[in-house]
Amino acid sequence: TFAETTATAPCDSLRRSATQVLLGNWTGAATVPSRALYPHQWSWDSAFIAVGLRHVSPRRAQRELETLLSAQWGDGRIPHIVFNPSVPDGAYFPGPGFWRSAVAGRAAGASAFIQTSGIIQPPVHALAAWLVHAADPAESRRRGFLPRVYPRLAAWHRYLGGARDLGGGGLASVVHPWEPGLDNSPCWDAALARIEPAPFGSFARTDLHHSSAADRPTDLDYARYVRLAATYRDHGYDDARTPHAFAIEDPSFNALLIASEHALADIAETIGADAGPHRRRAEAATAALVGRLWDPVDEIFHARDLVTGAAIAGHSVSGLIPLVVPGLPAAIAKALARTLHGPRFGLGRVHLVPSYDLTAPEFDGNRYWRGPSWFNTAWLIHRGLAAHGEEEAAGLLREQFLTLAHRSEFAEYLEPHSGDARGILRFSWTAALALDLLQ
Ligand code: 9YW
Repeated sequence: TFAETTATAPCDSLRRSATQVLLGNWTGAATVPSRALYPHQWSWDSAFIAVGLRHVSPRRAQRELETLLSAQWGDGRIPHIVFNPSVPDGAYFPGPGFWRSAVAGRAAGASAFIQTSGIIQPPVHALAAWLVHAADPAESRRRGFLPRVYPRLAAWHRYLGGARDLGGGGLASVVHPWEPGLDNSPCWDAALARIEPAPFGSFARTDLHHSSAADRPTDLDYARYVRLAATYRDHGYDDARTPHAFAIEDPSFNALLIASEHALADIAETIGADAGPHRRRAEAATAALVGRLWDPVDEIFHARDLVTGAAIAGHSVSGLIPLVVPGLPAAIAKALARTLHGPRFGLGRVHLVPSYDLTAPEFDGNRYWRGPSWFNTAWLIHRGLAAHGEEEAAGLLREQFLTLAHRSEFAEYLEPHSGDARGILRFSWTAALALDLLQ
């Protein structure tokens, strides 16, 4: 039952063990999501990790983001993985030998020295940089943190608002299911079904060495992920030249871009740059998000498939994350809170917020982004609820988060009905965001 999990987590021991996870996953310049499953630096993981690390070492949190930004491409993109050169290529699939960034990404401005992937992940970075600065403004000023990261973050947002506005409506598109960070969400099923899978013998997964197959995407999913990534690579990671068979406007990705654009405005103000363009872009993107993706009948944001031009009917946690948008109309925030409490997401009746509609036939409480509850999405929704005055729901989610992070040994994700750990343990962003909520 849920009652047993709502007892207050012992804060000191939680703080100690969360800190140990982060220290154990630190490689000297950045933090791996997990020593076993993900032995490199991941883009949005590092943003969440920095948000927690700032409570342990503001300087190390700055380093985390600086290391990621040092792998930024000339066209502004922040790659979704920065490979650790001391880890053998075979340790993770797809590794540097698959992406071949230095060669395939040369025209797009990929580093000749740092090996990366060529796709991206959600833009939480400016928000993270702002929160890291706020944890210790004196140390941040001493190291010139904001003036150094600001131009890079601004270039990142320009890339997203330019080359990635594939629909021409003022939103950024994702071109691979790994990009929104919600890899195998049922929302992508129909779009993926159109993709010719790569031949099964042409690649070898490494994720199943560390995690149960029932908790992970299927081989068929992977064959399609490989095909899409190889096509992008073979077109030089050029957004204009690639025939994008998968192009989607995802609510969560765009909501995070908007929240980060507001953070960029705050950063600009602090360093004496012009905040006006950032605020205006944030407002225009909020209008585009509401205009293109809000569904007033379902009371959730739905992703849009740019290949068919149609809204994707599924109800995903992604559609609730626009709660983090500071200027979201109050009536929409209220409606999202209703949806969160309703039968599809069951706030308070299940553990955290399921990644997908509990009532849908595609719901699978064990399999990755097809149902399990994740801690980063819970943290974002908590933040949004608190910002929109939904104190009670925010408090409930915080309490669940801390209790479950502790009880699950910082699991990657949870089965929402039982609250049992799934995926791997000692997962960095779970520990980092627990530290943040403890403050
Ligand atoms: C993979 C690292 C990443 C996360 C993604 C998650 C997963 C990589 O792990 O993707 O091998 O499947 O879906 O959101 O950033 O933690």
